[in-house]
Amino acid sequence: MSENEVIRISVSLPRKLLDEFDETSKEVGYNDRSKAIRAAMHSFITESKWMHEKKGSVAGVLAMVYDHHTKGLDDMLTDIQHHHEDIVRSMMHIHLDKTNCLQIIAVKGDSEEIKDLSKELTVRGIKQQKQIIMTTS
Ligand code: NI
Repeated sequence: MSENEVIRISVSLPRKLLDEFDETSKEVGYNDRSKAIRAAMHSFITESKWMHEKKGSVAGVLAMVYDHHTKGLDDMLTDIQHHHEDIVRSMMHIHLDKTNCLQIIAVKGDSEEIKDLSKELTVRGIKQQKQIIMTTS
């Protein structure tokens, strides 16, 4: 098996997500869905790499967009942050529209614990999550 071997996969997606993906990727210049998915996968990998690479004390931001109608989600997000009160420094909540909320959590502390917090925050109802992590030393 060569490293550059191209394989075909089959994935299940909500139609709305795929339509949005196709529309967005065309807008930024991709006419080929496979190429756009490859680019999206590369950027997902790059963005997620800090989880393996950054060690020790770091600071950063965890941001997420979610549907506040999802039952129990607001309480769950609050509970999760209380469990990590030693690294959660600040939190901002913005009501984006009738449905969506943007929550921004500023963190500082051990990268392993921030990693745990970030994983715990990937619960049902979260539409997007982004992390920006910076080393403090
Ligand atoms: Ni809200």
